[in-house]
Amino acid sequence: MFCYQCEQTANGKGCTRLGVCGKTPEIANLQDLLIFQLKGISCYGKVLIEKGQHIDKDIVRFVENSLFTTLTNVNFDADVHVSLLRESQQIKEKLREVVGEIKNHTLHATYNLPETKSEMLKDAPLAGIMYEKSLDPDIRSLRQTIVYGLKGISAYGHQARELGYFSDQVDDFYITALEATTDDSLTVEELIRMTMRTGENALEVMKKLDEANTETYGNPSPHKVDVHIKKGPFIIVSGHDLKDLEMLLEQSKGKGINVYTHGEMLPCHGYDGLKKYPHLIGNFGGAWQDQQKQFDNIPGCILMTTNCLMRPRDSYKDRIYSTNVVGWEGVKHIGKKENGDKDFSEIIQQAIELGGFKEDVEPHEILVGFGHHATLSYADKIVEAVKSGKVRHFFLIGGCDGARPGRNYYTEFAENVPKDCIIMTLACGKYRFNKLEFGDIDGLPRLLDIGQCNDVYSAICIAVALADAFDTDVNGLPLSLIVSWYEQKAVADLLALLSLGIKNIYLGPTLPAFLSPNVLQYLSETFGLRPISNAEDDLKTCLKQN
Ligand code: FSO
Ligand code: SF4
Repeated sequence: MFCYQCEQTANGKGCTRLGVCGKTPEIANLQDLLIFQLKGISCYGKVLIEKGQHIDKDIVRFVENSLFTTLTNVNFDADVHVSLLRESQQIKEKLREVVGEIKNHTLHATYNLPETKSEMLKDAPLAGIMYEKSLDPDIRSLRQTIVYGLKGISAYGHQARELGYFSDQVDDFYITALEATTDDSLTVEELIRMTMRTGENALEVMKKLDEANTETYGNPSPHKVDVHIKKGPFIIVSGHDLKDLEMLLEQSKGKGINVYTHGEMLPCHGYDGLKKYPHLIGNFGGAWQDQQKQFDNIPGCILMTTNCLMRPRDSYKDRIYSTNVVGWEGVKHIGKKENGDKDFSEIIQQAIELGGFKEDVEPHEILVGFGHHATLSYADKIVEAVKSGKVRHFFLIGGCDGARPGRNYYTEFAENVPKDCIIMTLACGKYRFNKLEFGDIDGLPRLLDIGQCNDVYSAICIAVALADAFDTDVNGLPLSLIVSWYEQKAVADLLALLSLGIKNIYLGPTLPAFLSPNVLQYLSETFGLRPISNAEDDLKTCLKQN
């Protein structure tokens, strides 16, 4: 196996024996082959797009779900991969029939999947990232960056599609971009352009997801959330999917169950359509990497709606459930019925039987719900505060959390932001500091929780509106972006920011192993993308910008 798609990759280079995430070589190889097949499907799909046709939405859904399945910490179940692979071959054959002979004769297009898992595994090396030893490292790097950006896009696309929203532009782009990664005639410059287009489509899909979430559940508004536990049976909902949470809340109401959000589900408390359920009682635990410790032996159940899933310990393996594309061998999976509904009765029943926490813990509340709509309702106040000198600088400190050392940087950074500055945050990296007291500036909270990782879109809306108010562009604002990354949604987020020409982003805790030295140099020269150093020095540099 060889995988270097996430920040915790072994030795900062690549996982070759067993994924640091728990991914086995078998799963890694099946995932390589699945991506290879998606590329093959796209070789045919591209021809249809060139003829002005859209790709059948069932095929798009398959491509999207398969990409999402291979994202870090999503699916560790070999059977799921084998069945996706079989489906990929059926789709490929169907497309071959429809499209006929094509110009792309690479193995992606011509390869035929064998019958059994062991034969598939024998073939898998030809789909490996490092298979073509002599491939130009910059070409390899850009191709992988595009694929990882697409994985991030697929996670957001999946979430939006479950609510009935999609973008034809993005749906076609999956195919166009995957095909581009098979095209040996493309130059580094052309692949850089495709990488930027990946960013544009990341932005487009986040916009769609924002539309899906806000039109379905209302615009988030500021809301206090208790982060301590309450007596009684409970279910913890983790991941990112609002619709799953809604279905579970609906089915568990009036049954004496408390529902807690976990990790990236925290912003759900800001949505009217979700906070209206009184048994959505609070938020449990910290960021994803703490789950094994925090779920250990708990007297309740957990539902994983998306990443980040870690290897479940035996002490809770019988009470954790997966849904959507998430999976772990031996973990109960809640599938979708024909009509799109899900039946959560088993997890609800088990939570009741487990009995839940015995005592309440004194509440501790934190504030969420500052999406673009809520934050911009303060726009006049914010502009006034900047003009009068009460607010000096804005920091967006956001992105993923993770297990590797070095992430204290983000806590230290937030703690040291001067009192006349505002911090916006999003994604699970916020758990490094969101339970600290930051106070307010003239009634405006100094820490604004904008939402999930896809709410980078919200952050962009806020930045663009402020830039308009100050008659400048986003780069002209007293704003610094301090981004932490872990998996491929963060890659999509970063590409979205770069595609808008946003400069001087600080990226950490380490730089992606899949960026070659030349690609990195290009990003640093063109966009001023820079690695984090230490909180004190970086903070000083940001403030000097004013
Ligand atoms: Fe975190 Fe995991 Fe949301 Fe990621 S829970 S690390 S960027 O999946 O998607 O922020
Ligand atoms: Fe390693 Fe990350 Fe790949 Fe898992 S996803 S195998 S930790 S690089």
